[in-house]
Amino acid sequence: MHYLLSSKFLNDLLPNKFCDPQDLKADPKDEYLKTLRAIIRCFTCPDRYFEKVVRQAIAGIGTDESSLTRVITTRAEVDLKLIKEAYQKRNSVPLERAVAGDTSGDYESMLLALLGQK
Ligand SMILES: [Ca+2]
Repeated sequence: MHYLLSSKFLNDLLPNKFCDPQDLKADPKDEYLKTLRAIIRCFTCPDRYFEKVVRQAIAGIGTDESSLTRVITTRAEVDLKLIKEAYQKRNSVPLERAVAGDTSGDYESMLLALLGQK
């Protein structure tokens, strides 16, 4: 069902010239194609898409709190378990540990609670 919805969505969305997925790689810097690729990833492999959003939110100095909060709160009762599995697989670190290492205080407690671990 998810697949059917996705296909219908994509058929309605994509102009004919993008029928061949290879065309989507034509210009890696094209913002429109970049957005389309993100939408396609989001619909075809949501766990991998959100794993990437979380990974990029945690990576580097500081934390992209708005992205991290958005993914963990909106996916908590949807597919957070799959996102956690994808994160562990990709980064060889449990997502809870990465979040605990990158955040602090009440914010950390809230995220860890949503991740299913106090
Ligand atoms: Ca960081």
